[in-house]
Amino acid sequence: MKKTESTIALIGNPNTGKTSLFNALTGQNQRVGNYPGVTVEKKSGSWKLNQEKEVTVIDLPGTYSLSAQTIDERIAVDVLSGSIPGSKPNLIIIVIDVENIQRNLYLASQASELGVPMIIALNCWDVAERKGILIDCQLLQKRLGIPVIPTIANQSKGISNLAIAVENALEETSVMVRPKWPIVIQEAIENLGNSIQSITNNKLSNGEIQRLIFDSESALVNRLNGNPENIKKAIKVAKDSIHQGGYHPNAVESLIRFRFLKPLLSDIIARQATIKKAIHTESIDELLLNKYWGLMIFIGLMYFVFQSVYSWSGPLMNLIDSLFSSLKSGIAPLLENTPMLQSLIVDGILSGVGAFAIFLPQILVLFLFISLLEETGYMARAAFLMDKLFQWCGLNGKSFVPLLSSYACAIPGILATRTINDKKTRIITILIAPLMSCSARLPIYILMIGVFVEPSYGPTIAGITLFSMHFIGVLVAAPAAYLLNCILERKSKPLAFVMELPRYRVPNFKNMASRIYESGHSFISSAGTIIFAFTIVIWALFYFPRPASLENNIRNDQSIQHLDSAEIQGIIDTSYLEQSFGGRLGKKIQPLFNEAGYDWKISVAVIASLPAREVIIATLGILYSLGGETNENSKDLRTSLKNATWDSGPRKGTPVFNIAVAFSIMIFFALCMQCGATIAIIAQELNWRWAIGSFISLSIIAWMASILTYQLTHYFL
Ligand SMILES: Nc1nc2c(ncn2[C@@H]2O[C@H](COP(=O)(O)OP(=O)(O)OP(=O)(O)O)[C@@H](O)[C@H]2O)c(=O)[nH]1
Ligand SMILES: [Mg+2]
Repeated sequence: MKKTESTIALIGNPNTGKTSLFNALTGQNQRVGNYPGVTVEKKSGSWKLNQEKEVTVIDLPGTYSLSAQTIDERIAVDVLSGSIPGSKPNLIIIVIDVENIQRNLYLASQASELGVPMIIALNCWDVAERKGILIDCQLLQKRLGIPVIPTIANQSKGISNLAIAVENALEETSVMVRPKWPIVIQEAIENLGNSIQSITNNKLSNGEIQRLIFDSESALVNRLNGNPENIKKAIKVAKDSIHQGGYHPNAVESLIRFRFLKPLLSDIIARQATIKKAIHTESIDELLLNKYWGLMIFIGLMYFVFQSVYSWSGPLMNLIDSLFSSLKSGIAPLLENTPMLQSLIVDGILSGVGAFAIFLPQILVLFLFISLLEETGYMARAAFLMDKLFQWCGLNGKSFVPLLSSYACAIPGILATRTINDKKTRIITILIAPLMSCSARLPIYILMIGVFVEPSYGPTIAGITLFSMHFIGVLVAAPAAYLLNCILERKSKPLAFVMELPRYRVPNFKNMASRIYESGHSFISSAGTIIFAFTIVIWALFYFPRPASLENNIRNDQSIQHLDSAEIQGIIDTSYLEQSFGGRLGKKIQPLFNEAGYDWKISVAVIASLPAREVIIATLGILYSLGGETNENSKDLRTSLKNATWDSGPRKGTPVFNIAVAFSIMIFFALCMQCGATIAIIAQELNWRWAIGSFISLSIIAWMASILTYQLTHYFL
């Protein structure tokens, strides 16, 4: 197959189906969701146009115009203008939503001036058919001068027509008709062009020069190598001359474009009055966006989600648990002759990975709900609802999607802040995102609640506890945001929150399945990589040193000869564990967590999970397995936590875990930023100072809160 050098960029307003089209063309599985701002990075893939030709396709974040304001929009403009070397497309496919043709064509008319040929994909054609919207594609195509191809991206329909149009367009370079600019503007463009070419060595197209006038902050400035002061001066002169001609440079653009588009669209769109609307969006919105009802529905929904996450996954959890138990009891006898290898595999890897893996069902159920929220269109409604609630602490409705996404994982959540146009709001949102309880915290909550809350207080309280745990972070995030809002300097006036409400959709099964699959896959692959690697390190830390003399001394000790062999084995296991490197370390660290009620095992597990919080479960699994607790009497981690007792100090012999310790651990994990990847992504999006600073402050907050929780719970319960 001949691989051509051609690059095709997909651009369009947010939520018009660009990524759906990209997936259909390239066979990839990039994230799709029914709210604006899903894509915040550029993604590329290859598309086989026909037997001979393959092209590169770039999916871009959505944007309403080329006057980029947010980071994600700037990425789109950067690619189109070729500011990123090698990315300049040979062809643009502009993805337009049938229900909003005029507004979408505004972007098209800007893009057409960059001097790159274009094709229109008129997407959501199924919606037009369903709602009785008739569009005369032939006429539109004739008036615009470029191909207009109806598509249904999420069903991969219209792709072959698009391929034919692309093939032709790559050879013919079809250009869209353009608005005619008033003489003053034409002259200003020409003059600016001349001065820019003399200041720099670059060659910009007329359209690009025009963008410099309408939006001097645009990415295009990056492409000009020359004295920036002189360039700015030249732009100012051009703007002034337009102004003197009676036009305001920023207002004139939209005025002229819309004036140009209106007659182009006359007689193109007709509506069949007889067809009823499929969903009564307005009446649903009246309820969901209501100040009181809407909020209650939101809280009710969230409660239902966490209650279901808790109660639906029990049977599957037990199944995975017994799978690992039988694996352990099946493998152990085979390695009887090599005790070290046996311990590594059974007590280390299988106990560690197994303890973690049983939480897969919860992750799947959680993502089932998240994908439902994203697909139906509820997400944007909730953002709208939250806007008012957020304002007092410097956030706005745009912070909602990043924060809610952080409940799945802070990393996509922090990337999603790229859609926030206000710089200060963006910084605050990034800094509080790690306080939203991500799915990696779920296992520790479920473990603690399952062992210490549900047996005494029943499943309803267990569900409420899980729900509350997801809210604890917000209680710290709100004052933190308020404080940051007071401290951080504001460089510009706060920008208003504007978000388009997407249409309600029946969830697309394929999109949901791929979202759930993606989350399950990343959970399992982290079990197979990070967790697997950690289990080996942690096992070694608690297995060595292992002097044979220790065992001999215990066996020869006369004072314990009355015990049975299992009890003696228990003493041997515990003694080895205590004098291991990890054991000694744990005992050194323990005083730090004494007031939080942790023994040395919990203390060391907490420290071991600083780079990645999910490691706690694996560490506890290994610790209790090596200590002999999970071998004969009890099968799984849950039972051994219940039976664990203090091995020294004033509390010797009393249970380590009780409700106070369980809450203290949950609170610590709810608040602490034990995630190397999050620290790295904050550094990437802001800088290292913020990243390290927030890690240290959250660690201190978590530590203090865990002590407070233990002391209070201990006192009251
Ligand atoms: N009915 C219908 N829905 C579609 C079609 N194409 C995409 N969708 C849905 O539209 C929503 C948005 O799709 P995306 O592909 O994420 O849109 P996008 O343009 O990439 O959005 P951003 O990245 O946020 O700018 C999803 O719920 C899709 O399932 C279509 O042709 N018909
Ligand atoms: Mg997208």
